[in-house]
Amino acid sequence: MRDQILTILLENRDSFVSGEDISQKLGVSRTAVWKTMGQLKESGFEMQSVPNKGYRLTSLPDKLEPALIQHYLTTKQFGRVIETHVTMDSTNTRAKELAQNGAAHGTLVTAEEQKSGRGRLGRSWESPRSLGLWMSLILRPSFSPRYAPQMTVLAGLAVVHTICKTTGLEAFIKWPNDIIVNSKKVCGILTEMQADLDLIDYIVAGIGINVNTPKEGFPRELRNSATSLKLELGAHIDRCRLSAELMAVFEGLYERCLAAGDFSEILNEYKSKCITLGRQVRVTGPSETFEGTAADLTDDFQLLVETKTGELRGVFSGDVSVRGIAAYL
Ligand code: BTX
Repeated sequence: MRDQILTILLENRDSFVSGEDISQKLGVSRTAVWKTMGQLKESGFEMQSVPNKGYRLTSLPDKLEPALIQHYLTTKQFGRVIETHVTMDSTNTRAKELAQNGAAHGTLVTAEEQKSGRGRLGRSWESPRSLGLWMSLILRPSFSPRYAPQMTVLAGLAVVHTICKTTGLEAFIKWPNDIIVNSKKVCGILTEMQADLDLIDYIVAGIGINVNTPKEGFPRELRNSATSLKLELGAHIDRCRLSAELMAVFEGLYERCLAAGDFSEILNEYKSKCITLGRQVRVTGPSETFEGTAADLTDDFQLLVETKTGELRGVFSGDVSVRGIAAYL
């Protein structure tokens, strides 16, 4: 009932809604409506309540509230089911649990804070409370598992477009999974998959965006390589709107590729946003490290690196640092 009442208030932000109207619409008592208003006020929603007129929202809390996100949502499936948490170990871990128990395609898990946010290769992801968008989206694509890495590509492109659309900032992709603004890392993506030989059961696209983090919100060792949208823009950003926009852009890209049957559709778009291309890179693989120039991307989004000896080497995954970007000097 809380979310239903909140939705009614959000839909009528410019006018008052009477307790009587709400109770009739939802088939609940006036007392129940009144109690829910009290709960909403307690959780940070500010409202005017005027006798004989009713209630009107005057300000919204800086919280990832399902009803708020859904109020802004324009998607068919992405984010239509949302599970929000205040504190979590990792939204990716929770999303995998939900996916294993049959959660629908498009289910979104968010947290205000992650205690053990995960990066790639066992690294950790700093996820301070109420400052970022720490979210995991469950996907059940009908693509072959060989296309699974392309979900990271889609998520990266979606984040880049969303940042540009909502803030006007220019963002780039550091292949394969970091998003960069002004040479610093603003977002990381961790995609995990459950599949057998020719069928994907589910993919979890974990996205961590530093939204309103102040400089001192990052550990000292990350301050030269990490940034947030607020630091770059100089203005606070509404995380609910941002997540709804991201869901819409992500779903749009996903559907375009689904309709086309592959990802070549977005290769050129991706290349134009890939800050890695044309730069000096260092590739750290399981058994060796080598340097070269990032020359191109193949049709299946492998990075082609030209070494000093002129050899062209394909890199599928692994750790790629780019000179001058996110603190590789
Ligand atoms: P990554 O392995 O590319 O990056 C991890 C590295 O980035 C760390 O070792 C550290 O140097 C640096 N780092 C850590 N936290 C931050 C931060 N907040 N901003 C900038 N740099 C940072 C990137 O892995 C993938 C991250 C995915 C995070 C999302 S959040 C929602 C979901 N749940 C979860 O546990 N992980 C994903």
